[in-house]
Amino acid sequence: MAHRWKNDLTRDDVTPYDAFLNRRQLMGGFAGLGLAAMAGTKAQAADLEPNTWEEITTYNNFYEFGTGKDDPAKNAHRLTTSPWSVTIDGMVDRPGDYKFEEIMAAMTIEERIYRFRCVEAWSMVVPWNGFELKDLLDLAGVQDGAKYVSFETLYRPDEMVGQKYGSLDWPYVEGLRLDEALHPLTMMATGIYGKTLPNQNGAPMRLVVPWKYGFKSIKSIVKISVTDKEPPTSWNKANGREYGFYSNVNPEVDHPRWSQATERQIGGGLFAKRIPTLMFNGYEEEVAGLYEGMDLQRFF
Ligand SMILES: Nc1nc2c(c(=O)[nH]1)N[C@H]1C(S)=C(S)[C@@H](COP(=O)(O)O)O[C@H]1N2
Ligand SMILES: [Mo]
Repeated sequence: MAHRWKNDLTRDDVTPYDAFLNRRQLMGGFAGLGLAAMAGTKAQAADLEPNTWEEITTYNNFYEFGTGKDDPAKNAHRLTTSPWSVTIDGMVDRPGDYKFEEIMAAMTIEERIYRFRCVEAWSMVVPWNGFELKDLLDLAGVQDGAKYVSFETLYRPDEMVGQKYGSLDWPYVEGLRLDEALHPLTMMATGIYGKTLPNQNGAPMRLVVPWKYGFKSIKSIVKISVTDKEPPTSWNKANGREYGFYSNVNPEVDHPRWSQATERQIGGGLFAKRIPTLMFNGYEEEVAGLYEGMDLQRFF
């Protein structure tokens, strides 16, 4: 395994998938103890018990398939994910259309269990499979002077029924500063629980930036551009007062319409207590350096 993060663990550290599920069922009443503690692994990971496959694949935000949490699971089967290619262009040495299979053949797939925090103040823990975005950018060769990376989702209203409505300006677009994009925590996910990424979670390839609000983690990517200008982003375009370019998880910067100090854990049950939201979603040690000297109230 190439990287081990204090705040995550790979499932190889814990137990294989079937044993994992059995253990999870066995655990029942010991939920507070945490899966990692049961398996005798690192204590820091004890609070990172992954959500179930069911929870991760039926409670989604993917407005291309509708705005309800269960719409993506109902409608995303219409999406054709093969053939698939990703255009990489802009300030790169090797621009072009990269076939999904070519990308997969060139990348090392690993597993990472990350916290996932939506700006709507709910959260999950997801065991992703995928590769570091940096490895894909290295494949294309980022040129000197580049400062940002932009991403674009597929536009195909025949298959993405939500694109027939103006809930957002299509296609969905996102962006990162280059140093954020190259950070070793930033990944492209191609699977969950060792299985192919379900369409509703952004097949065949979606971004995962665990210290930012979920909407930065753009799904079903068809285009990546390396640029020297801050790119437009969908939610910022929709409401710039509520959604900034950075959108780092920050319990001290409230959304204009709700507090970001706490979060509701999906799967926690009806009477579960909200838990405190952590600075940078718990990845402060790894990423705070990216924002040294920046006013995070202003650059929210
Ligand atoms: N293309 C696209 N990407 C998207 C979205 C979307 O509507 N369209 N929703 C975002 C939001 S708000 C969240 S919280 C996450 C949800 O990811 P999940 O459904 O895998 O949990 O996807 C993000 N990526
Ligand atoms: Mo979200």
